[in-house]
Amino acid sequence: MLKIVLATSNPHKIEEINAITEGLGVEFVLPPKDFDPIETGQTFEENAFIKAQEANRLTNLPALADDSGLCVDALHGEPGIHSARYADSPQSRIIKLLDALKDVQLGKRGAKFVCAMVLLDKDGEVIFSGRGECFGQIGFEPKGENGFGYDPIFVVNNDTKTMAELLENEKNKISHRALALNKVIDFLSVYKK
Ligand code: ITT
Repeated sequence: MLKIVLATSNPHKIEEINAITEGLGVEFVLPPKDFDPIETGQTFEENAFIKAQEANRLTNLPALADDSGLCVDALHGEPGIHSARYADSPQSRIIKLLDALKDVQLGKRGAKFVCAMVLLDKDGEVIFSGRGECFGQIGFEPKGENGFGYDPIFVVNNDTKTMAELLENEKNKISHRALALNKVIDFLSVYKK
């Protein structure tokens, strides 16, 4: 079975990636405790590469990294690559974002979740890079308990529910992470042969 180190410390990402890739014949392992990449990139793809490179350096295994975030139209794409550090806690990040949009009316609250994935082989060479995007609107108040991060304020396009009101398997069909990971899965189905 192909063994790949998942270059992330975010347990929610690990859970979602494991659920989406169930039955694929890939064993994902976690990076060692000293995995602490410095995300100095200017794009999601650059940061995913930095994380994958660090996990590969520490394990000599093929490495898959996810760098993701929420890009809000009315904020010119912010928080974007700064999504994890926009404020100190998940709740304060949501409050800060809702406050930043308090004068922005319905119809002008468009946003997208972005997920860039980079896969390195065991020698540290990039063998896949791609992204998934999921479009929606920022709601006026948090709703729902599922998911993580900005899910409670992200109303999915063509739906009335927030991402946090979707069931786990529903989010995992339409999310930015699922869309990016499906591209990785397509790549691996050819690569493993
Ligand atoms: P790693 O770097 O260890 O992977 P991280 O959480 O710091 O973990 P990122 O740098 O990619 O990861 O930041 C992503 C942030 O974007 C994440 O912390 C959330 O705030 C937000 N985010 C990403 N995907 C999300 C999702 O599916 N639902 C809600 N928020 C999400």
